[in-house]
Amino acid sequence: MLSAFLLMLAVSASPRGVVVVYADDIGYGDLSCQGAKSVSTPHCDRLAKEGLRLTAGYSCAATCTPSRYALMTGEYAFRKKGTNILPGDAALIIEPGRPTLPSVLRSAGYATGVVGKWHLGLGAAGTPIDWNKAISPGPRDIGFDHSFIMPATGDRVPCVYVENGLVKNLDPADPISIDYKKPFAGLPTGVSDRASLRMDWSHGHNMAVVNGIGRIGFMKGGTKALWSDETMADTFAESAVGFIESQKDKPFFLFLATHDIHVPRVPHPRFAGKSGMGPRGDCILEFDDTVGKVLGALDRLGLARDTMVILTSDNGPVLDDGYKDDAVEKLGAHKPAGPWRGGKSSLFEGGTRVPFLVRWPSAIAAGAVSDATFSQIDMLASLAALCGAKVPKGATPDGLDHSRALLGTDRSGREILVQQAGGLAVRKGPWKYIEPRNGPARFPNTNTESGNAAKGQLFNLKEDPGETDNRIAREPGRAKEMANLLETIRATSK
Ligand code: NG6
Ligand code: CA
Repeated sequence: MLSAFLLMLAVSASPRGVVVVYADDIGYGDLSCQGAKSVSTPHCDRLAKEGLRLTAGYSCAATCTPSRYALMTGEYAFRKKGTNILPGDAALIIEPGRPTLPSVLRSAGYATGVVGKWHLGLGAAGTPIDWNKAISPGPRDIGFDHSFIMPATGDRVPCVYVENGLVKNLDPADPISIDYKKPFAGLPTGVSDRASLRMDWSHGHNMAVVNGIGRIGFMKGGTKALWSDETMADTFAESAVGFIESQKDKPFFLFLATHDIHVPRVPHPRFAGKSGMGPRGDCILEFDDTVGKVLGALDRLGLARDTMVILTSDNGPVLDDGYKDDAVEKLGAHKPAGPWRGGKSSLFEGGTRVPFLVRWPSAIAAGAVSDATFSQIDMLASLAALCGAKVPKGATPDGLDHSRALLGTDRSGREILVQQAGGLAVRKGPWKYIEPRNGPARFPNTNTESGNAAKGQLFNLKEDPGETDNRIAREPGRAKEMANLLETIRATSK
């Protein structure tokens, strides 16, 4: 009797729906609820106003693929070879059958869907992907019931959508070929046809020309299947809303990984020129519009109160990421990383400290701000706990249940976390240690401070959030302790 009652309590305490909006390259300071003054994001701000804003939310890595790998598996990406930024023809890097965030939630009765950027590879290792046939394994083999994805990134071929394993709108008479090494004879490239491009490249992005934009990798065929860059955000939003509508009578988990605001930044005409900050700012407006469409659907379907919506990003911000799109020239006073140093690809805070908003009106107090430390490594275990899902033994080797930090009832959160950007950094309480790493202090192409230094660096983030005062020489004992801690984590899990 009592256990049935407790079970009922546990069941009623689970969210009816879970939506994770996973932005691409949106920095800590890129939303108005995060302090941005030059750009306004009312829908994101609404999430903050009606929910919880975490000031110490982290992605697991400072670039896309390792962040997503860690988020899905609860395993730090540094533990697994081949989890760095993937080309568009890479094989799936998550072993089918392995417990993942979606598969664990699915085991608790949640219908699971992924919409948007994938970038975790497709197909089996050693077998080149045939884009003209059913592509497998993919999202549906690692726990998603439904998938509507862009295989890699907007700047990588193939520039097509893949819906449940099939390239959408593919004409069999015009098959797709992909090559990441050599161009297809007779087809233009970003080098041969540079003058004709509608957005010039600044570094890389000079291989295939698709929709007048240079990309990474070469592509032939599939003309009818090519996405339109201008309508990509709308297409993903529509698909996300469609998934929510189709699941309105049962529990669901939606992972909506937007393309905004990754390069190439090609906003829909209704946003072009609207931010005054060039395409990067316009794409922030477009991202906010996507958030608005999802929130609108939840309102319309009466699901807002019982659905947990999490908004966060895969890594920190970057300005010039390979196209001449005025991101630097029109930045003005805007601070994409907010108060943090560095950005995308950086071991400084700007690389992984990202916006983190959580709204669940029936369980979370509105308008709360918490400094609890929360890393995306803990999403699997934390969402499993909230959704009443059992985590199989051995799953989420690095993740812990920090669901109370997500609810705002634990104001401390994770004590120790690892940040990855090529090398590793470790945080414990206010202390942060960046391991020694060769390489430029500033990435020459993006002009982002990397955090690389020949010797280890030690910062106290409480007293020195901007990571300007390296205490390594002054505090050798603590530095050694932190270096040892990192080595221990590297050698073990949890
Ligand atoms: C880099 C690309 C950059 C971006 C990044 C991946 C060049 C010169 N730069 O290699 O444009 O695509 O990879 O970004 O090619 S991420 O957000 O998906 O990790
Ligand atoms: Ca990214």
